[in-house]
Amino acid sequence: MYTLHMNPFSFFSRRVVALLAQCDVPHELQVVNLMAGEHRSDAFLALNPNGQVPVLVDGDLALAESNAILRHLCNSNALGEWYPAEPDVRAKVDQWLDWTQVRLSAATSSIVFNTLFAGDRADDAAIAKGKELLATLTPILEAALSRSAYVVGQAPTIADLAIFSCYSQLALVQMRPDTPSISRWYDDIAALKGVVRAEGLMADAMAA
Ligand SMILES: N[C@@H](CCC(=O)N[C@@H](CS)C(=O)NCC(=O)O)C(=O)O
Repeated sequence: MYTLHMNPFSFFSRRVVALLAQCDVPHELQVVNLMAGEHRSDAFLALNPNGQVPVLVDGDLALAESNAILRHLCNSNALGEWYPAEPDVRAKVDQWLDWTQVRLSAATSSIVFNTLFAGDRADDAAIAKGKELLATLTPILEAALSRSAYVVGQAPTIADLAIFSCYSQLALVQMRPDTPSISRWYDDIAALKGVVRAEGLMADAMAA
């Protein structure tokens, strides 16, 4: 059985929880308390020397990097509908996963970490830069989603889960773009049972 080391406030973690729960892949969650520095313990660094969640553990395999985990779960559990095998379609899913990681996740981290979690260490310049980057990304996603129901075609893929996780994180600081196609798509993805589970974990952690 998989163990996912994660934190409910981590949008990189939630995208993985969403896929596991959506596809009924047996797993257990191990919450890593980032505020208490558990991700810097020797035991955790042995799993991921980068000291970050999520990490998926399966026997001898300890796999970090959320999008690599998403791909691995699809490849190992025959979840072809979430990561289609047809080369041109898969390439577009990969393109959006990389877009998410390099552009949208970076903007999201800068904005949300510095607004909500950094406390005294908050970097206003990073927030401004993140907002500037986000403003360039929104029209790109809006245009894509005005052409098809999901970022790649007419069914959701792991790229949608990755992108959604960023937008739900941005919602924490009222920065989720609400252009028409993005809003329609956001509501659609938010209703997936795996996403309901992943987002519910954050809501529960917030209420605790
Ligand atoms: N590229 C990594 C990013 C993971 C990441 O930034 N995780 C954050 C939580 S959202 C973390 O563990 N931060 C703790 C730290 O960097 O000290 C991924 O996609 O998994």
